[in-house]
Amino acid sequence: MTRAMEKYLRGGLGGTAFCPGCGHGILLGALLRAVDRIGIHQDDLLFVSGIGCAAWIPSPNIGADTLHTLHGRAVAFATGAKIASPKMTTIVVSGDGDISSIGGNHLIHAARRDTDLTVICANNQIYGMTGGQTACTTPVGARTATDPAGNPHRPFDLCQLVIGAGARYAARYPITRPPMLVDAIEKAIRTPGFTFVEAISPCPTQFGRRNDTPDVGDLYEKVEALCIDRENAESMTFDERLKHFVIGEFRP
Ligand SMILES: Cc1ncc(C[n+]2csc(CCOP(=O)(O)OP(=O)(O)O)c2C)c(N)n1
Ligand SMILES: [Mg+2]
Repeated sequence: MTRAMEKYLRGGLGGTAFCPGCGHGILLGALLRAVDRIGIHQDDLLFVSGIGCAAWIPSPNIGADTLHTLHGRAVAFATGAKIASPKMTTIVVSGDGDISSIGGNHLIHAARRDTDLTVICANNQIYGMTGGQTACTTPVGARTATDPAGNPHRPFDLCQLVIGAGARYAARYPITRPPMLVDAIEKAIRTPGFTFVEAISPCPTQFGRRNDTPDVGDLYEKVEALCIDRENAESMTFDERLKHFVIGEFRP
């Protein structure tokens, strides 16, 4: 077994916070590979997260500076840190609930201000850590702890949201396609100003279990089947696009 990224990990943690089949660990691997390619020294890296399963992706795993902050406030803390230490490459990694539900206003205003941050959103379409409540990213009809008969509301298209707010670069890929995710994270970090990567990171425990896909393999296959390239989605209606994961890169 090769453990090429081990040098980036804080040793001695004795386990993982993630459930079997959680996509968040694959996202951690993709993030470290992107950082490794760019060659940023660990002393020059700051990772900021909020609260939730996804907030455990950088902290405590990565052996660089990590700020594990309040729910919904990762982008606000990262903004302050960037102003205080502009030379630090500052990367927010957190969940869909954290970044776009409770933290949605910080997200759009950081994009508008073009704050020099990369925000990586691990989108599992649910509040995973707190028992599977509906998030603003939950698809129409998906069953959750708070919508057992199916969510009646449309989800945000996070990439379009941040592009509309002024982001320099946005991309969406599932964790079932790690090379594309690594490329997108690398591009986002290398692009000055506000950049955003949405990683579709399935949650078997809270989402799959309630939505006919308790098996991890089945859930990952379902995610893959729902992926459609940005170019092919252009001819779809808005409502059709909402039923898919429109993947690719989005620029202003
Ligand atoms: C102010 C505040 N409100 C609510 C909570 C409870 N809470 C903790 S994590 C979380 C949701 C996290 O969801 P997400 O960011 O999508 O991460 P996931 O666990 O799905 O990876 C909530 C509602 C909190 N900790 N603080
Ligand atoms: Mg979530």
